[in-house]
Amino acid sequence: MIARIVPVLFAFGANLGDRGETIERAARELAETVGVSDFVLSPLRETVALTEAGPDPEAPRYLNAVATATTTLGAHELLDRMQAIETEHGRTRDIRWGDRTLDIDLILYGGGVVRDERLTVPHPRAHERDFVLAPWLDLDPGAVLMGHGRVADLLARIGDTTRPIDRTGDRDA
Ligand code: PH2
Ligand code: MG
Ligand code: MG
Repeated sequence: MIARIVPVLFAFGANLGDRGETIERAARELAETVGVSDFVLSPLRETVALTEAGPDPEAPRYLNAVATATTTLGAHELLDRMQAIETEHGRTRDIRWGDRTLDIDLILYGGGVVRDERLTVPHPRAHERDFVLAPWLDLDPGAVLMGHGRVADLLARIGDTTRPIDRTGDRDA
């Protein structure tokens, strides 16, 4: 049997601990997963925490990134792996949209639609989040979000409050 090869988009976020190191290590672990190929991580961007009450400039800032890849895994198999990596990096699940050491979200799974108690794909809020759209545009200036159109247009509409980070500068600081 020939396995289906599905293009996917992941989003990474962290606002506690050594954020950049965590995202880079988690990305490497996901990239090395059997059944995941062609993994490309975007540049990291620093972003204001979005809470249930709106953007909170007082909360620890996030680093965010996205990654494109292809996979022969099913969406739920990928989710199992993503959650295992989150747990390994100290992720706890208590407050919704609370501070976290690592969040990995599956934004797109090919053209697939998944809606169950564990997973909603395409991600229902990706089109309104600059911290997903801006790093995606860094990777792919022609990106299109299924159901919503060109990422460049979406980002222009909502405005980009993210800030590229100088990774070398970050390490030296
Ligand atoms: N993730 C959230 C809630 N708020 N804010 C920023 N800036 N970046 C995130 O990744 C993020 C967030 C829930 O997953
Ligand atoms: Mg999330
Ligand atoms: Mg999540």
